[in-house]
Amino acid sequence: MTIFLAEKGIEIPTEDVGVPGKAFLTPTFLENHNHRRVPLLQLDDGSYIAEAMAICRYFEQIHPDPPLMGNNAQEMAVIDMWERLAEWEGMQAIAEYYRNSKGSFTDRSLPGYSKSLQQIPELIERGQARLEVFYEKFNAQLADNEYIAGDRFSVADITTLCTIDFAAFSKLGIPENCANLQRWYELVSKRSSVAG
Ligand SMILES: N[C@@H](CCC(=O)N[C@@H](CS)C(=O)NCC(=O)O)C(=O)O
Repeated sequence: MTIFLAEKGIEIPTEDVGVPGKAFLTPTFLENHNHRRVPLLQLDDGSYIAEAMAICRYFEQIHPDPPLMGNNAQEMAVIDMWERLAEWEGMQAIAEYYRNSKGSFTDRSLPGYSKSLQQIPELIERGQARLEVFYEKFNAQLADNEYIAGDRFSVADITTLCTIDFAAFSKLGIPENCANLQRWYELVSKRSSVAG
C-alpha cells in the first residue's frame, strides 16, 4: 500500500494498529473491525474498504496517473493476472511457510479469524515447495519482460516485491539461479517509492 500510494504521490493520514514489537493487531482494532486484517481504508463518509487490491483499485480510479493497473483492457487483464499469480503462488506460499512455523502464530495460522486455527506443520514444507515454483515462474517471465507484467512498472511488481521481501526475511529470498529476478529486484529497489 505504501509503495502504491508513493508511486501516485498520494498522501493520506495513516494509523498503526499493530501492537508494538508483536505480530498482533490491537484489541481495539479487532473489536471494531470484523475484517480483522490490514490494510483497511476508511473513507470520508465513514465506510471502509478492505483488501489491498480493492483499495488500490479505488485510488487508481480517483487518481489515474501514473497508471499502475493498466491503460486498456488487455493491459488491465495482464497486470491483474500477474498480480493474482504473485499473491496466490508467491505471497500465499511464504505466508503458509511463515504462519505455520513461527511460535507467535501458534493458534492463528491464518489472519483474520477470531476462532483458533492451529498450525499445520506439513504446510511449512509445502509453502517452501510452492515458493520454489513461484521463483521459477517469475524468473522465466522476466527473461523477456523488463517488469513483471510487461514494459511498465505496475501493481504486479509491487505484490511481487512485497512477496520477495517477506520471503527474504525468512531467508528464502531469490535463489541464486534466478538471475532475471535478481536483475528486476535491483531495478525496482532503486525506485523512490521503494527506496524511500
Ligand atoms: N488478502 C488480504 C490479506 C491481508 C492480510 O493478510 N493482512 C495481514 C498483515 S499483512 C494481517 O492483517 N494480519 C493480522 C493478523 O495476523 O492477525 C489483503 O490483500 O489485504
